[in-house]
Amino acid sequence: MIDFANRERENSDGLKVGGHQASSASMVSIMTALYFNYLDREDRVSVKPHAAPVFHAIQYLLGNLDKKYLTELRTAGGLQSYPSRTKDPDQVDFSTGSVGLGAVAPLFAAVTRRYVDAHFGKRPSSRFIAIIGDAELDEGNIWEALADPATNGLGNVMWIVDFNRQSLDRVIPGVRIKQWRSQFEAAGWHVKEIKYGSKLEMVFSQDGSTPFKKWFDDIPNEQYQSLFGLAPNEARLRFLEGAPQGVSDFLKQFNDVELIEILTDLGGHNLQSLLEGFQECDLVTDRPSVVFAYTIKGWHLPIAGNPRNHSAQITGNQIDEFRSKLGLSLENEWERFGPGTAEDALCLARGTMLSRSEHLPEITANVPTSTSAKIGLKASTQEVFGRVLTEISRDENIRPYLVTTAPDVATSTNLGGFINRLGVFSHEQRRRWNEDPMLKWAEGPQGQHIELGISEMNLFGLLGQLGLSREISGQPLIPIGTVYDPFVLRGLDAFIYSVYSGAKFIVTGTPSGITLAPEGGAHQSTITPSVGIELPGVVLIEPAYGKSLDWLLCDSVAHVAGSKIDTTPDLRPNELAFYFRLTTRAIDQTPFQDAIARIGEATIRSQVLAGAYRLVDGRVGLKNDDGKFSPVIHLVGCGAVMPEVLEAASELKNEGVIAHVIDITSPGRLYGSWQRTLKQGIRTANTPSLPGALRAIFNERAPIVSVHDSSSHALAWLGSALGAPQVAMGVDSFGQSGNIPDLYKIHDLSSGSIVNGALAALSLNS
Ligand SMILES: Cc1ncc(C[n+]2csc(CCOP(=O)(O)OP(=O)(O)O)c2C)c(N)n1
Ligand SMILES: [Mg+2]
Repeated sequence: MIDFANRERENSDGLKVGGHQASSASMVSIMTALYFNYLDREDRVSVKPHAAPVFHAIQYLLGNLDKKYLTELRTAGGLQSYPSRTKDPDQVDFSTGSVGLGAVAPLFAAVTRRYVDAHFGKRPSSRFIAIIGDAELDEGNIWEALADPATNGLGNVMWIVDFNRQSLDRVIPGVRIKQWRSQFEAAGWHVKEIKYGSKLEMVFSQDGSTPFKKWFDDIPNEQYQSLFGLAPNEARLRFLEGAPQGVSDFLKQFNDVELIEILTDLGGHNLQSLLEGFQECDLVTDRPSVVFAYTIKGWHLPIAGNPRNHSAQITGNQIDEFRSKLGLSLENEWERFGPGTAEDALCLARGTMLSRSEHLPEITANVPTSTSAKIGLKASTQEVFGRVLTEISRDENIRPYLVTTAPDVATSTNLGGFINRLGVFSHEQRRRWNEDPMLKWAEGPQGQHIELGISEMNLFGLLGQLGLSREISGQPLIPIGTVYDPFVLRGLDAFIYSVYSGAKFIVTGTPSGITLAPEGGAHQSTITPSVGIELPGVVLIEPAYGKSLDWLLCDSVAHVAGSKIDTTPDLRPNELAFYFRLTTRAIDQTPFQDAIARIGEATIRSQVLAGAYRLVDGRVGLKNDDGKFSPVIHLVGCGAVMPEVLEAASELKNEGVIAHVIDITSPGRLYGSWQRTLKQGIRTANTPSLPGALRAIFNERAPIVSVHDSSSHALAWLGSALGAPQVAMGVDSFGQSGNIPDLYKIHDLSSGSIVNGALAALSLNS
């Protein structure tokens, strides 16, 4: 497949296609053992990124992939370079590609399954398996996942490390097996090494083999790897360099060809040794297992063990030789095994055994469009978030599906009310030692909050798998995570990974921005809105007022639940994750009440959901307004800064300026709808129309000032969308400790600065 894609398929751009022959060859034995013997239907497997061709080849043999794809590796619409849940035509359980992330996905899927079994009854058991490259163990996210108590004790998890002791650019110096072993064991894992193939085992069982075995274990990795490129007689000499006494004499009984076969007979290419190793792990039911399967990168290829083999491909002559060695010809190289052969029978039997039903259950309950959560005259969005969530959880039809999680910040992000009602999940009942009346932190199998240690990577890793529970464990959930907003970036790779994998969830980043004043610059997020706006599948939501948050949260819960009610799917395609960016600043709610009275609840609600509404109509109540000569400005605010925006509007009004105040409730949804209409225009070569959400709110042409407690960039596109001059105001330097008035002054977010911004925007317009 790789050779065809690179040497035979027409290449229209001259780029090397690639495909990793050596990494794939390293895995063929492990994956043969798994798919043609070991796996059951319910097992879920994550496949090392660079073994994607092996995975697809196996799916073809099992009858799950059409033959046409074999020649479409790395084409648009063909087989993806790395396994992709959402883009590959066959059934990929876990996407992989960014090393380390695919490795931990089955671990978090197993955490999810343990939760699902405890709440919805035990389902047919699954083993959660990750086949990973050894260099993936260099990624910190692996060790964060292992260290968290939430991942402890999962006997249905097995990782198989393709232990070829090579990474991308190098032969890994030394062999770090001792270090890896103790790190896994310290985290409570069972460790199994599959090092020797049957030939080696046989030799080791002979009398006098001890010095040889000791040297085989001690030889430096770089020296061992260099054997593969040598002729048999050279290989003997190279192996003996530095060997202790007795090794050379012992090996004289083997001729050079026999010896190289013995020396390169590693357990990771021996089906029997692999299966025995996997079965041993099955017997360990109280903790996860990791198998170190010793393999050869480029196994059976002329590039085996070569330090530069990661992206190397074998030549045309070499592939011809390889083809005939395997008994294939150009005519039959794409064929399945002949009908009636033992191999064909095995493929058929395994294909049937592993085939899965397509039925995925739905949540049938209707999610309310609004709750009766109490919102004070002054309220912060973070506080209202906690209240609304608690109210939603009172609905007995929705409650079972809700699951919250946080990296050690549950109470400080206002999940306390939810936890008090529904408890903390632990697979075993735990006794409560601390009778804190404010927080009833009861832990047991019925709890619906999963508390993690401080690892935002783990938060998004878990959210991603909770959000795929329907697909992977047959049980839809409504996952909601909370995190301090600046630290969304600590989990960003796992956030991206989760949405790339198609997971649905809600995440709340709070508190955010410099509004978190005294906490200082290291806690003040500035670029997170851009992340939320730009990530495909993610909708950034940043409401200013409590009631608007209530509507938006209900709507997001409905969307994650897959509920059909009032989610206007055609306006919001591809929405997977809802990212609420909130604040602890309590602000006066009266302006929103006034806006409801002016606009009407149904209209304002639909505008809030679409991303923006007019909080203040600058023409209403303007003294001596004949409309014609007064300058008009749009003051656009988002989130916590709304009081300053309103203040600026009234100052401008006193100066005779018609200042409309627009509250952007979802920069993400608004930007998404603008881009969709633009793209529609580009694709049809028509004048792009302005999306309804923008057209309805900005119904007169006027310059814009945008104000956001975030990088000014996040809303700086508005002027371009509306064809009007814009002054984008926001936080473009690191924050610091202080109080809100001081920090808003320092960062030009005070009402006075906004007035000046408005004057600048008006002058741009003239
Ligand atoms: C996060 C991340 N960083 C870098 C890469 C580029 N990369 C691809 S493969 C690889 C090394 C893989 O080595 P290993 O996991 O041992 O797999 P092998 O090819 O040896 O089987 C690297 C660094 C990547 N895919 N993901
Ligand atoms: Mg490797």
